[in-house]
Amino acid sequence: MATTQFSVRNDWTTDQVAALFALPFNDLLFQAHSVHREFHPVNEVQVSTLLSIKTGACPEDCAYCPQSIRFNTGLKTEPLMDVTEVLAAAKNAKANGASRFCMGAAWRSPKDKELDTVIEMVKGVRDLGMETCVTLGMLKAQQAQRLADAGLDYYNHNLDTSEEYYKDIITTRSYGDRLDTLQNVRDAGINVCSGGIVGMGEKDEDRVGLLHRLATLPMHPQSVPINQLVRVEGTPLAETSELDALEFVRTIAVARITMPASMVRLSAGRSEMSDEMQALCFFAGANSIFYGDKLLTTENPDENHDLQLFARLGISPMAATPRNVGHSAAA
Ligand code: SAM
Ligand code: DTB
Ligand code: SF4
Repeated sequence: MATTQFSVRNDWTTDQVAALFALPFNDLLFQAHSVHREFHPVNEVQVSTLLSIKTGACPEDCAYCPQSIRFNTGLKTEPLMDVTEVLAAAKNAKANGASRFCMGAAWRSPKDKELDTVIEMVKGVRDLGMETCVTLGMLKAQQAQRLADAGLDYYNHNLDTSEEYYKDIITTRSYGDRLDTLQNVRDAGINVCSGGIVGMGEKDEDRVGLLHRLATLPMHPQSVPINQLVRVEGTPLAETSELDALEFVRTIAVARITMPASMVRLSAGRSEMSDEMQALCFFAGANSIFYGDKLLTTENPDENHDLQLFARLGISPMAATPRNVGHSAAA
């Protein structure tokens, strides 16, 4: 059997993560791609489709978000969707080739009655043979357990940025609140999907801080979405200057190296990326995308464009994977 050169470890230091970011670009990409080849099928990308099941009027003040009630973004608010409508959208996503269906709600945290409806959605989507993911805001332990009992595969809850920069971006909850929810989700045995946003005007050390925090959690998130900020008019971050594209690729590469067994998702922001930049991200270790012409409220590349990009790169969509593939540190 081939000897493994890289291992899953949760003891990264901030300096080690910073040193990866500081490598010459080709050295960083070579290392990231080598890790990728050791842990993942090389030419396969997991395909998820997103649906906003409750849109806008969120009481939180996340400075990047078009759905906060505090900013005037012209977004049409929508109450929680009916289960039948959601299942019709999931069937359509499956027919278009998605293996995972992710449902997002603009809540600070769900009420128990709202959770009842989401649980019906989760069960229905599972019955279609798709993997399920929801993102509903903060969860109590008992709520996470109810979602686990319903068979939920993934819960998305992003740390978004470093602990230091977090306070500049959100004031209505703390980094600690975020970590508590992640613990409740982990303890319930649901796969964790947690990542962040880059291009919010953060410093280099904030990107280091975000990835360091994710890579030193008791268990690496099974899925790590790296979003590029979608600058939405009316939000406080609308005029943020564009991040150097190569810095985004570096973030993907460092996520791949520090969390080798996790799926790294090239998440929001693809509409503003060239095909060549996305190709570099796949080389650097991204192996998951959101597919379908809408994210939650903003645009995503159209499906034909993505299919053509996959064909040009010789990439095929990955089949659904089983629930609870733990990524703890190697013994
Ligand atoms: N309300 C829940 C929460 O905040 O956890 C779930 C939905 S929220 C829209 C899910 C994630 O979308 C956020 O954590 C953030 O990382 C991402 N997001 C929101 N607006 C974004 C934007 N303009 N650009 C990039 N990512 C964004
Ligand atoms: C994640 O990390 N990115 C997705 C998903 N998890 C829920 C959301 C992106 C939202 C982009 C802005 C919007 O479309 O509203
Ligand atoms: Fe609300 Fe989530 Fe948007 Fe924050 S990111 S304003 S919690 S929907």
